[in-house]
Amino acid sequence: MVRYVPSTLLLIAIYCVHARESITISDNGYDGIVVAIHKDVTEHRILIEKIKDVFTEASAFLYRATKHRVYFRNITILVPARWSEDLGYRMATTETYETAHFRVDKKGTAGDRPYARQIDCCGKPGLYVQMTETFFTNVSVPSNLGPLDKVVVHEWGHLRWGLFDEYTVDEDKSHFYLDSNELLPVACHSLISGSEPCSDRGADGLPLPECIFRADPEQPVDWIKSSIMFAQWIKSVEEFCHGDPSDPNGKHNRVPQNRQNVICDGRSAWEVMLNHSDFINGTNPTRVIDDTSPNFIIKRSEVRRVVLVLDTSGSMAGNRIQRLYQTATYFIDTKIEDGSFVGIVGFSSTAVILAGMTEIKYGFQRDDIASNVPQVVDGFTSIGAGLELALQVLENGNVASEGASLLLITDGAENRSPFIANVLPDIYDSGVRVDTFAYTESAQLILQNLSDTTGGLYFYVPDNDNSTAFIDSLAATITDNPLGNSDIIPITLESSVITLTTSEMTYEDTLFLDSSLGNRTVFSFIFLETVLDVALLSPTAVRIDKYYIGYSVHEEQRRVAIEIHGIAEAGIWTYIIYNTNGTSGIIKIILESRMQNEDDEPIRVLGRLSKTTLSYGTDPELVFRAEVRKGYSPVVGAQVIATVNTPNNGKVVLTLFDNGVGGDIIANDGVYSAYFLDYTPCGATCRYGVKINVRNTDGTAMIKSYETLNGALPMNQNIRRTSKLTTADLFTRTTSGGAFDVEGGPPAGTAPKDIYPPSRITDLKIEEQSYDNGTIRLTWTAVGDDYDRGRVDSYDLRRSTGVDELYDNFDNASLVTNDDLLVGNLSSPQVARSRESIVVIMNATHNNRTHAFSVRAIDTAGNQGKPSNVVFTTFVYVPPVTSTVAPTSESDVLWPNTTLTTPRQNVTKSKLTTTALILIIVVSSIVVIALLCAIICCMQKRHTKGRFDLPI
Ligand SMILES: [Ca+2]
Ligand SMILES: [Ca+2]
Repeated sequence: MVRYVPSTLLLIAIYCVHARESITISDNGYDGIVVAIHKDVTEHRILIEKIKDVFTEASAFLYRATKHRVYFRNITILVPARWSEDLGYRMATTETYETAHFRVDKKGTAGDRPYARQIDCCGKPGLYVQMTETFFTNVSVPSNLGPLDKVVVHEWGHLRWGLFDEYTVDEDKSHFYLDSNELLPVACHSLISGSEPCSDRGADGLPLPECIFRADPEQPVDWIKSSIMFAQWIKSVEEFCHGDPSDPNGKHNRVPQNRQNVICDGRSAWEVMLNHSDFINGTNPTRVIDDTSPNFIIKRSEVRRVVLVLDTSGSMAGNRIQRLYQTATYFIDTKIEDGSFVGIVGFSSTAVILAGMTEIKYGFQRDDIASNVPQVVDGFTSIGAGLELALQVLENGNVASEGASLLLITDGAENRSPFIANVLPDIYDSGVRVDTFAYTESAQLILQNLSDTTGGLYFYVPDNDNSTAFIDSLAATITDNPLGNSDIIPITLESSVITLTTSEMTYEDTLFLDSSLGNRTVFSFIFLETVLDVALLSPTAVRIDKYYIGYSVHEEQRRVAIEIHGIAEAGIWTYIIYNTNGTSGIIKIILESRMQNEDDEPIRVLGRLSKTTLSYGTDPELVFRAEVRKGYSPVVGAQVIATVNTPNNGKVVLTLFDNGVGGDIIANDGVYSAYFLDYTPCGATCRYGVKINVRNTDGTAMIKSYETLNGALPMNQNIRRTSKLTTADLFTRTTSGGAFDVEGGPPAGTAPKDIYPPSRITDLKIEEQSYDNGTIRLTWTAVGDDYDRGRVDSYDLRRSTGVDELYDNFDNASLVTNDDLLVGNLSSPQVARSRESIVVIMNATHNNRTHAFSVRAIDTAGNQGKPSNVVFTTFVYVPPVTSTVAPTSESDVLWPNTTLTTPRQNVTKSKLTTTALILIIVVSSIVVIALLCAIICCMQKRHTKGRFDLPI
């Protein structure tokens, strides 16, 4: 057969555009949207019909709201594997609940309010939208959230275009702000009428943060058309806010400190959207679409079907094949879930079937399959032959290829046909996903792209024994892609490497097992050389050793596995390795366990990279993120460490923070982030692999019962629920953070040029202002010389009488120098993540005027960070009084007649009162001091006298 061999690059370019799993757009229509129903939702067809109805209406609303530019064209609804088979259901391919764009669960943390999970910056897509079954089925939901189609479009704004909420989300911020002496709602624009249902005031003169502004569902005037990202339930709201001054009614207000303004740099929703690839440069222009109804495809989740495609070419000789053998057998024996189908293909110059597809029903089947993992190597490398035969294995086993996974592990550059490029069309046609493992630095570079274009994962496994990258990566193919029943997926609590020395007769350490786990708990010890005896001590000091029924020795695989029968005790476990031979060597230790009951979700961690391929020369910005959560609740206060395997067997360790600084978009949301900057000199393209460790061994981690959600604002709520924190169990978790390819690197041998600017400051705040002292105190969190690392050289602080100049023309705005400060120094910043505080002196000309501030950091090389969020205040006298009188009726607090601050004529009066008060205090003080002097003098005399009276 003569094959047409197309250029690999060309093929990749074509298929990149149509990468699956992600949403695509063409001719104004979105394709590839997945709405998945959680496995715990009881089967009922009405839900499917409701989802169809809501998304059909949402598509029409989306079309109107975007001025006839986009709509939903193709939507897949994924039903759980438990639901009965239906002739109308198709088999799921790459769709899973965890990777779906809209997730429909049985219950939510915020009632039926949907919310979008956003972990990246403005304009970048969110992860998913969380919804509930009853959002679709409970007829009372629209009376609180408004029409469901509008809610879906609000969430779509977060998910697709990276828009943020225009109302206040952060728990410590008010839903109001002051402009001159007028109290205004935090919204897209201030023309919206509504009420302020609370009368309590904080020290800043604003209603307390829990008090929500209640916009009127029916506005007195129907020209209030925006904004969907504020209160979608306002009847006349049909548009996103924009920046067009010719239409002031819908024009975005840049003043209030909502997330949209803070994170999107004061830009309106529509401006951010116009910069998105969906709309940029006139893409997808206004077009007449007669029918915007989406096509729906219903698919059902499937069990895992995996073919291991293993490289057995000559270059795999020695330690490489040994490591592959140990890891793959461990994976089959311990990780892969019951009910999965597994097959094995080996490839070198040609490919061979080592194990046909087998359904794992019994333990012995795992041993049977594992016994076929190759240990012998020979020949050249034809990756295409391996992939092609893997497709055939699926077919031979009567297992559908659509949605099956191929785990491709290879160390080489392909040098025999068929090449990957030759079989790509078949791979794409078959609907398999390919998870690729670049084993060593010499592995084929196309692997990353092969994963990306098939919806698979990409990993890098270095050529040494000092890492658990291989084990972690194989485990992540299961944990990051949970199919069917996620309850039975093993969670890795620890995976580590220890090195035993000849002098150590015993090696002892501890491992943590938290109480939500304990089911099918396995302690594994993988030895590089000699298999040694191991013992465990349970938290209540019950000893488990080689006589225990769950203790098994896999001699050939050099592995000891101890599976605890029943539910393993929660707490601190001790393991002891007996080095009876006095040998030295490397041992890998892994602890995994499964959840006990479905009402107590275990803590899970997901590692994420902001990209998997980059160029050091043009775009070196890379952020590591780890999401730690228990069910839907974020876990805050944990220690999160990323260990990076860098080229030439190097290793870099960095700490990830959840503090809203630098690459971390939102503080305390359970997403921990850090910039990666430690690139290694590299001539061509180099690989890096990431491992994430999460620890709560000192008890600092807390579980947030209620997330500060950025979901749709409810209509009938005066007071916001706030988060409750509960102490988390002591726990540890480990996962692979994936891999990334970097083109180029810093020059070898010389100090690299400083190419990293400081991060943008996003939490500039007017902490307090004193009219009497004529000062304003500003605070912010310090950023670093290199994004969030180190110490910047200085701050460039500007002020203006309005926000526009600072947003649009920062460089020309008036400079605040150290001479203008009462406290603080702009030339001596603190180390990143410290809290900065300065006091700016305001002079008489500043009174009764509005003032805006913005700051940027500058590093020692002169690199400038982007200007911060813009804060705004009116410098008028604010009485420091907190009223506790509740309003008698809503009409008492009707918007917008409510004014908060003392009018200017009162300022003089108040100042007079202050002067009188000071006079009284001074006079009173003199009297008190005189009295005190008299008393002291009197006592002194008595004391002196008494001393003389004492007998000697
Ligand atoms: Ca965070
Ligand atoms: Ca720098």
